[in-house]
Amino acid sequence: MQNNFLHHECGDTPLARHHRALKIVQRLALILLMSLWIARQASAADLVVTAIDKNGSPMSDVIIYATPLHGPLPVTTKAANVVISQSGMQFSPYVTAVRTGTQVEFPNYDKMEHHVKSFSSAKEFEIKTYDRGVTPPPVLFDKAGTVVVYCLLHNWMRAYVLVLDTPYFAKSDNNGVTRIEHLPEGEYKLEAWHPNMGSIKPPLNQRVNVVADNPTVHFQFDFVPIARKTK
Ligand SMILES: [Cu+2]
Repeated sequence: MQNNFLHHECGDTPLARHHRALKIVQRLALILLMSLWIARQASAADLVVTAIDKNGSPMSDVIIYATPLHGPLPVTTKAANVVISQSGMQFSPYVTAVRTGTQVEFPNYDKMEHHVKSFSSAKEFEIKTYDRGVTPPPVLFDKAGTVVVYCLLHNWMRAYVLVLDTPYFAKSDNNGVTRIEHLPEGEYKLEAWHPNMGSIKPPLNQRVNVVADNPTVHFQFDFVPIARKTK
């Protein structure tokens, strides 16, 4: 009994209490640091970008893409297939951005046959004449660059695919507005590309520092876009 009593007393000396308190404080500090670190990792912002032409009119079909200046790009995850259909004797959509490694399907929803062909070095491919309702096997876009897609039967038909290594991209709407969502905070090279630039003209670019509450970023192109060719 006596021994037990003494032992108990020994384990509860002021020094032992001090040690226990210190351990609790250390643990709390560690939890606080970890939650701060997690919050920092998870903090992301939406970046809003506007695109206007030489005359100040809003530009649609502009691809805005952001590449981190520091650190690697996030790992590639298996992306869902992207669709560029043929309907109303046009490719739809006209302009598409995909990340490297994405597969694109070219279904034909028209009553007519189409013959899809690309001569671009980023992805040369051909899908020979195929009929309504047919979706040929998807095409893998495995190299960054600009791909121009033609129909060899209808010379006005054209689609553009911008293949990007970064996953942070979006396309401008009819008001020339683009929103890149959930962009992790940090510094980026932000680029703006329009199909009229093809693979010849370099995209416009500027540096942006993405923070929680970002001001809108503006791009002005030095040309007026050419209207899309129709039948
Ligand atoms: Cu066609």
